[in-house]
Amino acid sequence: MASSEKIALIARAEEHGFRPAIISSEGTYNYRQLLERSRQIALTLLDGREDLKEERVAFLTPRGFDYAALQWGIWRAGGIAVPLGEMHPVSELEYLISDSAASMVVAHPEFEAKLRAIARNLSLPFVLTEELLSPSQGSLPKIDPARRAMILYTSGTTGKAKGVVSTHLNIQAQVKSLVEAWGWTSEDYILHVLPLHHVHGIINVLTCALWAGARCEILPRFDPLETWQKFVERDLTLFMAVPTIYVKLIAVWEGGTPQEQELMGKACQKFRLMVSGSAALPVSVLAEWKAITGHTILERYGMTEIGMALSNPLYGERAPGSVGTALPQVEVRLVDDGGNPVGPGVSGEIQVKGPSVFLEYWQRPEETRASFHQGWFSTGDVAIVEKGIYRILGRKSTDIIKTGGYKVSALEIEEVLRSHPAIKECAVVGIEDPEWGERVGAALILESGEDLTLAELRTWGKRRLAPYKVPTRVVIVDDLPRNPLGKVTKLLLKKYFEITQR
Ligand code: MCA
Ligand code: AMP
Repeated sequence: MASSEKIALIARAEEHGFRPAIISSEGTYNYRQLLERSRQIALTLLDGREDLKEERVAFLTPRGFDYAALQWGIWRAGGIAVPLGEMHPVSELEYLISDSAASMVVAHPEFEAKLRAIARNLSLPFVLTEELLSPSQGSLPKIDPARRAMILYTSGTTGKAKGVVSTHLNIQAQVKSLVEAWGWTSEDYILHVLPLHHVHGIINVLTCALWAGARCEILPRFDPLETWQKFVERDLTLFMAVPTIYVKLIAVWEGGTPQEQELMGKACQKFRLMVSGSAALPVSVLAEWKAITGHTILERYGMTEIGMALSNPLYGERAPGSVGTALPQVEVRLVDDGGNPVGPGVSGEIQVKGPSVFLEYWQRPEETRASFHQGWFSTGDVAIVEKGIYRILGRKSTDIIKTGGYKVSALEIEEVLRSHPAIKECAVVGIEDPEWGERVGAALILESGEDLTLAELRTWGKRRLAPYKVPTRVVIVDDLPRNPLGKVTKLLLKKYFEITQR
């Protein structure tokens, strides 16, 4: 690949000029302003150097213009963007910053207290977003698109979260595939209500919008009432969310007066497409949303490591409970336990190949190697093909939980819970839930004479784990069900939560 190429996203933005790009609590910004601000940030980050040469820059800003400008600034300076989550407690942030071997930490003043202390602890330079203000003189490096661009952290079936490394080419491939499949144009206007440290919010919504020259209105956090209000007030054309968000929007609609319900339903008529993903969309939610808005939500399937792989069609029938067919430039197949492809009507693990598939797990060559088989990435998800379309059946591992669209590792939560002085032993499982998809459930064996309520556990847990990882169901048990090898049988354990709840 020639090393003289400009990042394609930046080259395209230059063409979009004065079109509005981002609307957020900070104001409305066009593409020129985004380019100018990101250039200024890049030059300040470079501080006289030619190229950041893939240095990792960990950053945390509220959702909005600052985020996009900073991410682009890091890319334009030749760095790797490591976006952090707003809700993560200090211990998790410290892990992400040190695991990525970041060379500096950048934060908005809102997060200064937390992050300055972590940076000091790790002996790293700390910079406030408002300090990235050098005069925009100087030149920026040429970026080879095969270079690393971003590290996003994802939970796995072993140990702590792993950094998923995507190159500029991976990101371009992910975006181009979706822009083509879902017909994005510069006339689109999307409402952004998702976190900006995961693929769904970063790639599917923000980067696709900016690639297309569209407008992206970013809310600082998801609020169902505010979202409905924006649906009514704005000329939106697109909406993308996780199933839990659709459930919460339906709950607000149900609580409205008949006049309000009519207004909300009508507001959705101007949209051309509404998408769901990150977790299975219950068929009942699909049907309720259709009854309220007239829209058949388009469900698609993806993963941090691969971007999006499968999607229902933009035009044509969207089969309830299915995720459609392979997206442009993405190869998908199903394999049996021996790694052999299976035919239609037989369930198998989803494997994916193509330019959108990530480069590596950051500094984990063994785990990277183990996740690929003859060039195919093994997702750990199980599906079946019926009448040519894919239906997700579940996951191979019971140690991965999807709650509100967030992926969490049961093992990581267990490790933290075991450090509680009242907990002798524990096991964590995903409990099916109509609102959250799954909830985090913990079965606890307590030390003798100890007691622990759910409220006490949650207060303690939120200081150590992101809030969505902290169990919302607890059962106190005398023993955990185990197989003859002594391993906890999690499928059996799930049933404990149907009987006892605390
Ligand atoms: C918050 N709570 C939760 C969760 N989140 N409980 C269970 N599961 C959760 N996920 C708890 C909080 O601790 C709090 O409890 C109470 O619920 C209300 O929290 P609140 O913050 O008000 O909830 P919310 O703001 O309404 O959040 C719901 C949400 C959020 C908007 C659905 O979970 C969300 O933004 N999810 C999207 C995640 C996402 O983008 N995933 C994409 C990953 P208490 O009152 O006790 O404090 S990328 C991916 O999956 C691939 C690539 C793909 O295919 O897209
Ligand atoms: P993440 O690691 O956060 O990127 O989450 C990716 C995982 O989300 C996939 O491996 C699937 O288990 C799940 N997922 C994403 N989209 C869907 C969907 N439409 N239906 C079922 N599961 C999904």
